[in-house]
Amino acid sequence: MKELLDAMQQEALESIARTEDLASLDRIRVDFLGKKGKLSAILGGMGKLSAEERPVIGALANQVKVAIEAKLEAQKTSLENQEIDRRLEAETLDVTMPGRFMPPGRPHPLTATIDRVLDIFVGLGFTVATGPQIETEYYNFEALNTPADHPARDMQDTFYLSDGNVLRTQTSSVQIRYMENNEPPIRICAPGRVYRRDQPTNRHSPIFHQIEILAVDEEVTFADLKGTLTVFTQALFGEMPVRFRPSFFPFTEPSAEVDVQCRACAGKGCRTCSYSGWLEILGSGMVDPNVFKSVGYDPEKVQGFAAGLGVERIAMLLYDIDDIRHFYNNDLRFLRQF
Ligand code: 2U9
Repeated sequence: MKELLDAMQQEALESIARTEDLASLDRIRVDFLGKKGKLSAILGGMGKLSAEERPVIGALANQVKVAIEAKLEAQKTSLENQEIDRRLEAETLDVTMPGRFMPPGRPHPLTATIDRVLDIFVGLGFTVATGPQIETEYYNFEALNTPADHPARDMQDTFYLSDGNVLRTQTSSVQIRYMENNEPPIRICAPGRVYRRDQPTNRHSPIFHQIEILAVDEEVTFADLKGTLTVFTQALFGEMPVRFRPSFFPFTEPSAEVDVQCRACAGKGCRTCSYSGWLEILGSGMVDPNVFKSVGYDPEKVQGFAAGLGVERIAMLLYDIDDIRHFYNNDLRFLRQF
């Protein structure tokens, strides 16, 4: 039996040394030390031994068991360490590796232009107001002294919705709503998207953006309009000469258009200014008394000036862009230049 035990120990230790994973190590443990394992099988023959031999073989069997257990434990630790080493090797983190390039975003040139314009007016004490793009005819036209037979309400110019509402043709409805809910003094800018039934060309788009300005108080004069709009125009285009030209809008009286001297040619005349020497920047005027009546203000007590600009037109002048459609194509080669 001693030979059997020695041979079994030898076989067990060799098998253990050959294992490469924890599962086969466990199978070997069961194979040799389990209830129906090889050690139990050998010990089953102990009954045939003499009384002297029995304790000797018993002690030996115990030594074999301890030796196999020790080897199993050592191999288990070794396999576990190998697994840790393998994982450390596979999962190494190279802290010197360059990071993945994340190109930074940037504001769209129209957003950048809106921000520049609003910054100037906010610096002059104005706040920003917004409103809905779908409007009633009342807010878009009637409250702005634009009666039903006015050419601006023609189907050619306005997108009418099936429910009788319109896509706003100007952001002035924002100021009407604001005045309905606030008392003078008022100084607001209304930026936003507007819609007109225009054939798209290099200069016109059926969807474009406006910023409108409104100041209402008890002592507002045309001099305030001229001063404020001159400061604004020169803040945006530089210290160039500014001129006011008489004009007409249904919602202002008197009305004036504001031009700045062309900076491309310093007033000499070039393609940018259509050889006039001047660039048209703003429409403006003193708010028509009828507009104040529609919001419940007393036109005998308050006056106001208003102005409006087309954001695309301003952006085209600031950045020297020759086609309005560049703003909407989302061509990255164009957008990345800003
Ligand atoms: C209220 C009263 C008056 C806003 C004004 C203009 C003149 C103007 C155009 C500029 C280029 C429209 O985008 S554009 O085609 N706008 O010329 N806008 S005065 O007048 C108002 C606004 C609100 C209550």
